[in-house]
Amino acid sequence: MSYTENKKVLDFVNQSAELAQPDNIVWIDGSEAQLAELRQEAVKSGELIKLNQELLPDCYLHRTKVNDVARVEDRTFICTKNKEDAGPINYWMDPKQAYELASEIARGTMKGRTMYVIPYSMGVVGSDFAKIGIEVTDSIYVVLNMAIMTRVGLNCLEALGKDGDFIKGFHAKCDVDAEKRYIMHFPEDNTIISVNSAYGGNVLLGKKCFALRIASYLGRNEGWMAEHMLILGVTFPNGEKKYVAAAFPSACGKTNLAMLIPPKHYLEKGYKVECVGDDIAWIRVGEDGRLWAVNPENGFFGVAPGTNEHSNPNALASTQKGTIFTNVALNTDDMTVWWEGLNKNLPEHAIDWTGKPWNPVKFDKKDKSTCAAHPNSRFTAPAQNCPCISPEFNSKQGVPLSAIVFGGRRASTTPLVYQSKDWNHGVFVGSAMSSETTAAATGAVGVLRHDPMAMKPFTGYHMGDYFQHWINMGKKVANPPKIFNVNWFRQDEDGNFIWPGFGDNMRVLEWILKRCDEKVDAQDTAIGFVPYAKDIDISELDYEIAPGKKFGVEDLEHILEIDKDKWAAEAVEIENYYTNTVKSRIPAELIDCLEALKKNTK
Ligand code: GTP
Ligand code: SPV
Ligand code: MN
Repeated sequence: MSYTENKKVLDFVNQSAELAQPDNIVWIDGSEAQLAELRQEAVKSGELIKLNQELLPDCYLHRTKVNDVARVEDRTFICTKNKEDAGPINYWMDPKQAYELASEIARGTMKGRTMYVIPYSMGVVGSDFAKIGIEVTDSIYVVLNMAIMTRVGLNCLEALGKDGDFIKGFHAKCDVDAEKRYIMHFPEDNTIISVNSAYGGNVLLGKKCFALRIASYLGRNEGWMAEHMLILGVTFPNGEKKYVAAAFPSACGKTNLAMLIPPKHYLEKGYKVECVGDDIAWIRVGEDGRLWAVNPENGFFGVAPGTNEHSNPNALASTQKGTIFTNVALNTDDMTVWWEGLNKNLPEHAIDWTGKPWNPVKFDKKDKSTCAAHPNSRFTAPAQNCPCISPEFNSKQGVPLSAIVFGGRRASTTPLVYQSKDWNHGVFVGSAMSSETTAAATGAVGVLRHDPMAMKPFTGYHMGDYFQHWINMGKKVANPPKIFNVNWFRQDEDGNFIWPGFGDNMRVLEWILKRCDEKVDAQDTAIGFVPYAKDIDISELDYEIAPGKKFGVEDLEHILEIDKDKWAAEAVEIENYYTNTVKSRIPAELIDCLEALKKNTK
């Protein structure tokens, strides 16, 4: 049965089937009945484990292969006709060669399997922001995750009409062979191919592949932006609302900031924070001369470890129904889930993320190999579950941005918060970002690397052109958002986090929003505007950096200090990055900012 007369859709589905040769083709209509059937089938085959339905209704656990636990940046390709267009940071493959290689790998790979056709929308169907994709896949896990993360259904086909265009996504798990794993993007053909993986970011093609890599390319050509950003709304005691978007690299705090619960005395005054999105923002110029943002996703694919009742109660609440957990531990006493940092009750009888019995006695926090849950274990939860989901979540026009915030994981040098001088300088600050690597991608963890705008792994074209696009966007808006940089991750000499973080980040957000309204002064320093310590509210703060070491005003002063020598070294680093890594197409405006930083730190 066919659900559309759109020839391009039918051709894509037919060609995919001719190549992969599935026994059956099933169109996903988005209905609960069909999804329920698929869940049952996945439980039967062992792909999903049904959790305690009283405690965690409609929740399931999935374990990936041990070789398939994170994004694979070194196997992710941008396939443009000219190598130069993919730029110096992306891995590039010639499109013809890439299609041939993928065909070779995928030929006949769905024999004996079913191919599911998923029509989905990134963004609210029918809004100007929305874009439609079709993903074909042989994985029920992918279908069920896409049904949470995106808007899936036949209305997407209706929206396409007879000849509408869409983003093609072909996914085949094949043998989950890490040596033959390829995540390929063809921005010039609106096409994505993913083979030999079954892990989130590699296979939920609406997410990083489409909503960032392909969309960033489209956005550059069409005059909008696709960014690795959370979006949150702050309501002030007088009822006024302001929106902030923030770009932090993977596993650097977007989900946590997006859902933060302000400290008690803020709540008592009437402050409220609501979540519009936790990972991706599509941003357009509004008729009013401001930038407007939507979250194109429909769910959260969040990091499990570290999520608990204190750090992020809203995320935890979001996972209590209709959620798929990936690579967390299973508590076999009550068929619930557990991960490091959930609570102090280490389960006595548990199966770890690899499927083996877990021994709590041998657990050593510092040795990742003794962990019950994988450090990049995740939950896929519907956005509507989130207690603080914004009423604007389904808005077709999005929300107007007052501030854009960049941030990374930096043990030293970068202060808790500072403000850029203007839009172009803000673009410089974003382009100069570095952050320590995390478990969200394969490879070493904790290595400092450049990650401009948190988009290093996600920009579908030349990084220099991407910087230029940011500069150009600033010229299009009369009232651009103010641009800031934050760092929640400053450490003391023993490696403890100095700043309390999480809900207490509200204290920094308040300063940021006051700056947007010019309600507070700042120190004009070599790197930008830095707060006076007195202007960050640390009242009613009860945080111990280490046992017996209470956070005090001197600690705040310390993480607001600008160390000129360190920043002189940082300027050299940035210059090296521009010259040796990005190499070309760096906008003159950014070179000017770099020269100013060098001069200011002499
Ligand atoms: P992706 O989903 O990979 O894009 O990650 P993310 O940016 O949404 O990061 P997330 O909010 O899931 O946080 C990742 C890790 O950082 C978790 O282990 C958190 O506990 C930790 N984290 C988040 N915010 C803070 C903070 O303010 N301070 C400290 N110390 N840790 C934080
Ligand atoms: C990230 O790594 O930034 C994520 C998870 O949000 S993934 O979908 O795997 O990219
Ligand atoms: Mn992310």
